[in-house]
Amino acid sequence: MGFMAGKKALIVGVASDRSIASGIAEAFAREGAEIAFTYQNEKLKSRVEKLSARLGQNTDLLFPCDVTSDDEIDAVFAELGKHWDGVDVLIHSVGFAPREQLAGGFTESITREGYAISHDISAYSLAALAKAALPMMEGRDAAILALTYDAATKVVPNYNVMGLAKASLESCVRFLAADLGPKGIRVNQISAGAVKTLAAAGIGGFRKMQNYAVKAAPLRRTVTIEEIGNAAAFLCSDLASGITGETTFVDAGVNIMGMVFDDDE
Ligand code: NAD
Ligand code: 0WE
Repeated sequence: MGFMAGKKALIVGVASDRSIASGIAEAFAREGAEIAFTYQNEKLKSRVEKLSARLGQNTDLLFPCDVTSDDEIDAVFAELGKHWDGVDVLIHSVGFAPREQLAGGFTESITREGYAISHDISAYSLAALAKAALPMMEGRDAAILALTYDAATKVVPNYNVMGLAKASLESCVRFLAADLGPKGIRVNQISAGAVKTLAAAGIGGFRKMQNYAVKAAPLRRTVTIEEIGNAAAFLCSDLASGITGETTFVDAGVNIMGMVFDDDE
């Protein structure tokens, strides 16, 4: 029997088979969890549906949810409540800034609108989802997990306003952990290394970034969505019952390095 047997998990953030959320779903299914999914829009529905079917899940448990809409967020839990009496796990694997925010210098690229959109979708949405999920999650050894990136606390070229949004997300994880701990809900985050997902594929210089990661990482490689999924399964299971408010790096060790030399220099 898997270590997530009997757990009911809602996963927000699947856009393709390469999504980090898909790696998480894969590990959850393997460990015996039941999974419901949301999808951002109709264009993405069939992909999420295929993943749900492939993992042997109930394909009725798919709900539209653009996280900028309070109505859609509320509808997810109203609908889910017709199938489940509670939710044990909530995965937040959502991030977005308008593309032009992620290129060029920080001062040059940032706009009030870019700031508002990136923070709304990438950070506020965690608080909004936690708030809406609370009635179904309280009092049952539940767990919330968000996905962050090390540019929340260090400068990464071109990540720009998304770095500020991730800093807000990381703080949100701690405030939620303190607030929801007494209600039996743990809140953690995984800080993932660079992975080639849809959200990363369109980024200029992404290959350079992965090459850097290979050079800088103590493990001399990038990480996979399977590795992130396994860490997520642990953090959302009762094996991690003493862990909350914590950031777990799944990045092959890149974040520990303060300086990196070329091996052949
Ligand atoms: P992805 O493109 O597969 O996933 C991003 C998801 O965000 C998509 O499913 C998309 O539908 C969703 N999304 C965007 N705007 C939305 C909205 N308004 N409403 C609802 N959903 C919306 O890319 P990914 O790399 O799997 O990203 C998942 C998470 O992991 C993000 O938080 C990202 O910042 C984080 N992350 C990614 C990397 C990386 O290198 N890929 C590294 C560290 C952290
Ligand atoms: O969080 C992310 C991806 C964030 C992201 C990506 C996109 C691309 C398409 C947010 N919004 C958008 N908007 C789009 O229109 N990562 C950690 C991956 C990533 O993105 C970067 C990186 C890394 C790493 C952007 C610039 C520099 C490095």
